[in-house]
Amino acid sequence: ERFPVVVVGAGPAGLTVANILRAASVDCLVLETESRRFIEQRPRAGVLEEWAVRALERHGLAANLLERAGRHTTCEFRFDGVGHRFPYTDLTGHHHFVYPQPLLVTDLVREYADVRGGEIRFGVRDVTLHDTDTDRPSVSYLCPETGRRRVIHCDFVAGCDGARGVSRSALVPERARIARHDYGIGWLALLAEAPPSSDCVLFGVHPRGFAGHMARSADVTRYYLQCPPGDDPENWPHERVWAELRQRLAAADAPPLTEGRLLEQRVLDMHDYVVEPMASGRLFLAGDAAHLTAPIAAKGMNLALHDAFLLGDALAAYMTGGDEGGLAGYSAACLRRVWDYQEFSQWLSDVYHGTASGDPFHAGTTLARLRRLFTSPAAAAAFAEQYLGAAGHF
Ligand code: RFL
Repeated sequence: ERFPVVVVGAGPAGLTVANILRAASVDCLVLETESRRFIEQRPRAGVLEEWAVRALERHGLAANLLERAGRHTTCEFRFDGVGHRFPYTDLTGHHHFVYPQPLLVTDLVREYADVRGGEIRFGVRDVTLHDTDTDRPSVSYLCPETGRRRVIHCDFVAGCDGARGVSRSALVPERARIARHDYGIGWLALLAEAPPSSDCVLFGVHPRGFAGHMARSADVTRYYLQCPPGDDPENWPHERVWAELRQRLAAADAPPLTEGRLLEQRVLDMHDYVVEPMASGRLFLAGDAAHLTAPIAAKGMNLALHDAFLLGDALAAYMTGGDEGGLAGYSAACLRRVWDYQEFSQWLSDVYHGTASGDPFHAGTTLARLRRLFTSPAAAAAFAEQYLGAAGHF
């Protein structure tokens, strides 16, 4: 079998690349280890930056989103027992869209497979990349129905298989380098069957540790609690979770949190990595396969989409008109935004976790940084720009 492009992984990155290729009449095959039902329900991110939504719209991929997504215009930092609202849309004219990742994935699968007639093979096993440093790469996998190995020959491989995928390891080690950063911090990621407790995102910066609150829908709210890395979710029974959230998100005059059943409870160890360059030969990585950003600044899905727009457009330009410019500049263009966002995540991590560091000096400088956001218009403008992903990118 032969397809011009094989896309490994049907997450936001892979599905966006595949949709762009289909729209340009370039055939491709998407390979995915999970089932369609599974990927359409996997909860994860929920915040999209405005430029990403505009780019989805330009590619005909945002109709449902624009109809259904909420808008975020304000966030609130809670520290020293007081809530400080930060109305970033008033400052910048820009906002975030709230659209849960499973809904976006559902839209992208439907558009690609059901509307644009693209093919996805779900449930594939043991995906292996071959000869990606030659002009005749191929991808093979074990077919779930027959148990036989099938080989797909192609011109290009888009490695979009996320943080646990196999594409990254097919890069030639002498030519690609992985830079890593470990925050030494864990977050207990929670999904509560409860309406949001505030009209905006809340960041609790507390000596007991960070706590976050983000609306997902009218009935579901995401919460985060800083915890030791590697902590066991079993250590966090319902009562303890809500008691900590109440303390860390406390603010004078704030209404009490609306509690509810916990639907998901996972400990995330905060770490980042960046693969440089993101391409070698005929293999191009996109999304979490190439770079992981801890969910501290909610940037991961946005970066995955940024890569996918560049890669989809670059592959389409090459396959339809022989234009090599996009592919040649792909890695460098992606990495500029990747490093910009990594730097912001690191900055924000200091703010979120500084008062719980146990170091009174660090706690003092953290609070100074926070207060500056509410006293210096220049500091506020700089923060808003990075929080929106707008710095130099709109
Ligand atoms: P994905 O979404 O992981 O998709 C990869 C796909 O590849 C499949 N796969 C394979 N397929 C074929 N062969 C193999 N060998 C394969 N191995 C894996 C997988 O089943 C999957 O379907 O990667 P992609 O497309 O790069 O998208 C990245 C985003 O999913 C990720 O960055 C975000 O979810 C990160 N993230 C957040 N990002 C935001 O922008 N805003 C947020 O608010 C936000 N919150 C979060 C998050 C990630 C979280 N987790 C997973 C730690 C909250 C959480 C809890």
